Amino acid sequence: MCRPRLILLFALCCFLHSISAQNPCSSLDAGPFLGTKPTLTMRVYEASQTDLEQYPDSDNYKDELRLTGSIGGPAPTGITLEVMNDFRLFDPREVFEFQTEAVTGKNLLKLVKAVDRDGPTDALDDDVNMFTFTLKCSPVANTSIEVYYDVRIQVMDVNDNFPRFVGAPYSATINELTPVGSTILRVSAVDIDSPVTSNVTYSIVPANVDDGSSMFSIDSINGDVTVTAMLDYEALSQGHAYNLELMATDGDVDGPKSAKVTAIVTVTDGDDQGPAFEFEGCFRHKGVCAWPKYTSYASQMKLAEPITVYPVPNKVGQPVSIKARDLDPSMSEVKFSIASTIPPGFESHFSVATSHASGAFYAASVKQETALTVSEGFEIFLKVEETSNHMRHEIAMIYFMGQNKGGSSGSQSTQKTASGTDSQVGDPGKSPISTGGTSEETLALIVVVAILAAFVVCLTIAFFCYISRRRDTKGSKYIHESRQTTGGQRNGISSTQM
Ligand SMILES: [Ca+2]
Ligand SMILES: [Ca+2]
Ligand SMILES: [Ca+2]
Ligand SMILES: [Ca+2]
Repeated sequence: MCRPRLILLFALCCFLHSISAQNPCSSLDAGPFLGTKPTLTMRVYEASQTDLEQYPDSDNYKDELRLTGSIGGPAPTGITLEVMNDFRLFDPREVFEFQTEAVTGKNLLKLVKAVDRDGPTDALDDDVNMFTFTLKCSPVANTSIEVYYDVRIQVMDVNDNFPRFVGAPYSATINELTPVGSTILRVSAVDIDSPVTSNVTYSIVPANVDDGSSMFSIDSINGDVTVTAMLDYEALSQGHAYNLELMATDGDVDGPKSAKVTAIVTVTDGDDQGPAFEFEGCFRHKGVCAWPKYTSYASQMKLAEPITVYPVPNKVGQPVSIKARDLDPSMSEVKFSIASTIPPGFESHFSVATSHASGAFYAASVKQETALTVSEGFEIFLKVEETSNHMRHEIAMIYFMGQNKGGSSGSQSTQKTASGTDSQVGDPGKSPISTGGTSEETLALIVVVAILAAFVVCLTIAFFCYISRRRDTKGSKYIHESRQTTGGQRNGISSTQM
């Protein structure tokens, strides 16, 4: 039953509106009506003064004012417009103009002064994205008629701002032992354009020459910078820092804007290297002396005095001091000790003192502390160990030659052993080691050999004496018999002759 009445009411409204739409100051639209007054809704894009001067007729900076009548025109269609003082913040009269387009007869709202929609911060509450005010319209033909409208002019965003990093410049100091996956830094950038375009994402700009950018990654959403590979303090050049070029890009799919910033990540030393010996001319692996070896001469060894060593190969032609350092620059203290000997078991006959040499280097002074006679082939394995908890170490070999025939001190020497007896060292061909504790056995052996030799000599002498006496006895008998024989013959001869 109600349906015919509703249809009739709707038709009446349309009829009244069609009649009123033809009246000056009437709205060309049926609604929507907000509050108590009809609403006129328009929109323009934000613009700089340069934009307006370059593109004064751009559709971006104007919109239709959908009112009947000719603004400033004569009766009966002429209308006058007045902006009421209920605007907020900015006076619309300074920013917009109302005019009737000559060709089309359309009423227009035009932006005539620069409007920055975005406000000074990325917060939404300082955005100038809406002008609201009351507009009064009166027909020129009857100025007593006043029609009021709520005007809402929406200012549309243009992506005219670059992201801006907050809190820059960025830096972080991390140890080279920082585990992979650790977050070392968080960066943040804001974009004061509308949320659609200010949705900033982050990335690391890859360098043409890898400067460490591959060692880190950044979370594209929250800006967390994370370690992705083991760092190496020692491999870093001077400064021990990575310069990461970070980029923030806004969310404008058509024409994104980006900003870059450099984050300096300084790496500090960690204990990840062991010690190494060092001498000129050594065989190097990755810049470090590998399989370090020295020679010494048994003939030059003196009790309680530092042994003299020569590097292998000997590029310097003279003795050197044994030096080593921890390859971690900040963990530079090392300590030397005797690891072992060949033949084994003679470690306690030697001592080694550690002293600071220069810079990161420490020197070892190896001494023979108790009587020990060494010769060619004897070896000392010298250990250098870092004083950190990891206790990494390196071993160097000291190989003993016999006599130093071409060296600076080639003469064979004698030394005072711990037992106080003089003993000769460096006799090639003998066992590489003999100690003072075996001298009694040697002496006993010598005595036995001497007694045996004396006994043999005595026997020999006795034998020769016996032989000699036998010869003497036989010789006398022969001579006696010969004389007798000779006398008979003489007699016989004489008889014959007679
Ligand atoms: Ca932007
Ligand atoms: Ca903007
Ligand atoms: Ca290190
Ligand atoms: Ca170390």
